[in-house]
Amino acid sequence: GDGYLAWLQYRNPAAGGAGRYQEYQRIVAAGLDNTVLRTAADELVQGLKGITGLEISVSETIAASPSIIIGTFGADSVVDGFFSTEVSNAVQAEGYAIQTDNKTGSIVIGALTPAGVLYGVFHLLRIMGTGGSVRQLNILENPANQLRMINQWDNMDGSVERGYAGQSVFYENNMITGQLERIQDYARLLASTGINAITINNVNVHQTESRLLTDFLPDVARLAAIFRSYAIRLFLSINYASTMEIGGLETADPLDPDVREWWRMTAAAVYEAIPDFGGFLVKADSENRPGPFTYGRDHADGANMLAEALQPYGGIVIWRCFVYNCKQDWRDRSTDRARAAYDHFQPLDGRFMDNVILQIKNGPIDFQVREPVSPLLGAMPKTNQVIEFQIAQEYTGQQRHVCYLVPQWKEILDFDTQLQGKGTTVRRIVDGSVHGNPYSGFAAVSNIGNDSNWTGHLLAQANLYGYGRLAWNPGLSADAIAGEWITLTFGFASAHEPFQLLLRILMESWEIYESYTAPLGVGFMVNPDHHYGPNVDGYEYSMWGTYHFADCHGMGVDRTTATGTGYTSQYVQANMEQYESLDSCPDDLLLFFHHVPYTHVLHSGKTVIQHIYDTHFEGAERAYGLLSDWKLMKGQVDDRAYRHVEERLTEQAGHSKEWRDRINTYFLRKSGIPDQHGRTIY
Ligand code: BDP
Repeated sequence: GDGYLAWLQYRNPAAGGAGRYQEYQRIVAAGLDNTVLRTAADELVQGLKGITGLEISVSETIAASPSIIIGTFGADSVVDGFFSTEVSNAVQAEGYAIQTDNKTGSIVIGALTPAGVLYGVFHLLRIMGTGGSVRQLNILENPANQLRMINQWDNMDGSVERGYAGQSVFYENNMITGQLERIQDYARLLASTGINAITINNVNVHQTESRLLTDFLPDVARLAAIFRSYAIRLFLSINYASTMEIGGLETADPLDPDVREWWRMTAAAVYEAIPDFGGFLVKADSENRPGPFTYGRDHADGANMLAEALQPYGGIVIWRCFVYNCKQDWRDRSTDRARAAYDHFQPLDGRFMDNVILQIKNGPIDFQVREPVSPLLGAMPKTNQVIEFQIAQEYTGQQRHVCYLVPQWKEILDFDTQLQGKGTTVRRIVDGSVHGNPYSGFAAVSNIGNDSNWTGHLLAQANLYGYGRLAWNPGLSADAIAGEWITLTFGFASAHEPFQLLLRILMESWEIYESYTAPLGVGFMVNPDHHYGPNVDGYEYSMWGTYHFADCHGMGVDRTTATGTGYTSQYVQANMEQYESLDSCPDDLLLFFHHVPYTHVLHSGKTVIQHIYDTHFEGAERAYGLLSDWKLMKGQVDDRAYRHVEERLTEQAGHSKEWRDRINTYFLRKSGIPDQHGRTIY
């Protein structure tokens, strides 16, 4: 009832599948001294027990059929016997095959690695949890993306930067928590969606967190062991200036021999404690964090210094590209913040070591409800890259508003960079198939905390679930993922009314949120610091580089190459031309790329000002619609869950009205142009 089990409810009977899995009471598994295989077997027992309501047995050999048989190729002769070499050859490192043996009815899950077996088990449980047939399974899956990572923004004092679901589950009182059960439960949630890596501390690393690398290593090792049993590799965010913060040196110059030696020693100690440690995540020279610029060095120097220390152990450095000048002079448009990541990093292509990955935010600014795709994605063919999303809803309602983000991520992944002609989508860049670099994939900022339902807003669980599923297979559709989540979480089969209702709520939520907040891609009309709620000029006269330039004539940022900041020239010609021209720039990004009069007519046929009024009136109305839709769920879901979501949607509806009124009033007063429909603007 409190949402703690999230999508791992394992109901009896499973949605739409009453009774149909009862014959599966026996599991056959060998090699259980391997911790991940052990986990896989345990998860299968737990899942089947829930779904069938029966006791489940585990044995090493087949006693009776049908059974569920799990194991790795080459090590498990029972498993080997079932699959053709064609199938077993097609399964890659973390992939798996699942087949139903039509003679015995047994289900066999085979993989190259224990991790693959675990993912196969979760797949089978997902089929059962959504009421699917298991009579004729013939499944072969490999993850599209090799790195499928979660970034925690947790601090050791227990706070979570941009956290909207309570305190950290990892830390309290400047120590690593002793409550490891919750962390294990988190690991299983993540593994069940296919996540294979996690960074357990905030990218803004302060002195206490610097010591995770040293003094706290034994505790970190305990967390690593938990994640290891779910095939998740543990990473740490590090402070670039650790040599000074905790190392007793006077410099963090990446070319200084003592600095290099300190990192080598530190890495050696880390690997001694955690042999499969993933590596470092680094935010350097960004938002007042230290970095190589202080020493006149560039980011390749900084990243390579760390990469060299990790290389002997197979570790990697994930270096963030969220680097920009946060103290800009707003009159100097050549410092356009949108340009910063590309300007800093693109010229360094070819200079990074093979075990460095650049982590690039999906858009050029900062996780706004609408931004163009970062032009840096794919623009460094010789460099490993991962895309960074934000599951935490910092700018999308802070888990007080419902905003299902998978449709946004899908749009980003489907964007055609045209870097190698048509069809060079972000999805193909990120999965490594375009440039063929050794590393690639997804990273994202987590949205969980110690709230009993993990994510604050129950419906925000769909974003965590969806992120993992999409990282595994970006070809899944947003509504298919939402549908899985709904059925697994609430038990509704897809034909049922409540399923359809919830699906609609989720699928419309991003569009609704966008419509009552910042219009036409302009972004950042939020209260400074905490970023919740409307404040049109909140950042307009500060130094952060996020402006809308609204005056009495018009608004928007001229980022064209002809007359503006030149940002458009970071895209390939075809995309550049599309954005550069008012005739072809898509409406939803118009104000990101152009400064136009309020009377400018959009492709939709409306003027900019009328568009603002209309979307804000409609958006608020639709936010009320979400609430009335949810009210139809009364009695259909657990009462506590019902009231919790009702309370959040009530807040959202009220808050959407505040957004509407603030934005509409501001632009009415700036422009002096009344609403065509004569509606009241406060
Ligand atoms: C911004 C957040 C800030 C983060 C920063 C980052 O407001 O808290 O530290 O991103 O990604 O969105 O480093």
